[in-house]
Amino acid sequence: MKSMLALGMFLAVMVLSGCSNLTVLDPKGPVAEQQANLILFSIGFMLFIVVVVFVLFTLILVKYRERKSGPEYEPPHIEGNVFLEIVWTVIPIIILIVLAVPTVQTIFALEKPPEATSHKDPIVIHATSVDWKWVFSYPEENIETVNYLHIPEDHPILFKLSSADSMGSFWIPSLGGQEYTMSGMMTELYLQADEIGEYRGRNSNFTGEGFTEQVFTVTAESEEDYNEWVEEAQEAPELTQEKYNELMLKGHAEEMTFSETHLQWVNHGMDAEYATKVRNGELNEEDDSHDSHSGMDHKDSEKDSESDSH
Ligand SMILES: [Cu+2]
Repeated sequence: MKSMLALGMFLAVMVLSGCSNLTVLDPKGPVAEQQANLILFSIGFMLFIVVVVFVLFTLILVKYRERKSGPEYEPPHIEGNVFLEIVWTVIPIIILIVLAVPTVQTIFALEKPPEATSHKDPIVIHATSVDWKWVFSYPEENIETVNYLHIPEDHPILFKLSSADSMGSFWIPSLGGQEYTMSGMMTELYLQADEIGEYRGRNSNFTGEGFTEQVFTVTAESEEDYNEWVEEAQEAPELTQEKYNELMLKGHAEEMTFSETHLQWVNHGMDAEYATKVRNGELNEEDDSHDSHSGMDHKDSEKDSESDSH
């Protein structure tokens, strides 16, 4: 038993001392930091419980082990114990409260923009997962990128997440996340980088064949460099619907930069069918006779094309 305990402790020390290599526990922004603190607190607290349980387990095994009491020995009959019943009901309740309170607090805190920079207007970026690439639209800057992001440091970024097809998951381990992306829906996630650097982002929800390549880079730079990059990107070739529809086809894509965004003709948060229609070649007869589609579908695409034309 003692050796089991020693082994457990050894493994715990091994895992914990390896932490510095884990991106999630090496946060580069306030969101990731809060998440890492919550993870470390939970691991520490649960480890404490594991130690207490193992110590009690060992003591009880030793104390109540089989003894040479003779063949007539009969253990006493015990019919319940109110004190013990209360103890092992109350302790788990306390454990749950200690774990739940900081978890719920963190969840609610992360719904809001990071406090330290709350005086700055967040930069809005629409992040759309497409099998198997990431499309990023900066509506205010009027630029669109594929598979890479530039963000200023110390500035809150509000990601509006959606998907053109399969349900994906947006994750930049150094900065925080993950958060699901779904077609026909929009989820929001605030992230912020406190350090200049290059970070990796990815889809963390398995979506088939090209899933492992559905990654992107995040360059966090000074406000100045970022503004320079925005100006440069605004000079990039305009995104056409034809070009965008190519991106809707399944497959990997290189890093790309465009001026204009796809939001002028489709918001995947409202129109779940766009990529499917492109793939089925149904998109060219834009404005008339959608009679083969369901009612919901019809309404959505009508609403979209209406708002586009004004
Ligand atoms: Cu959903």
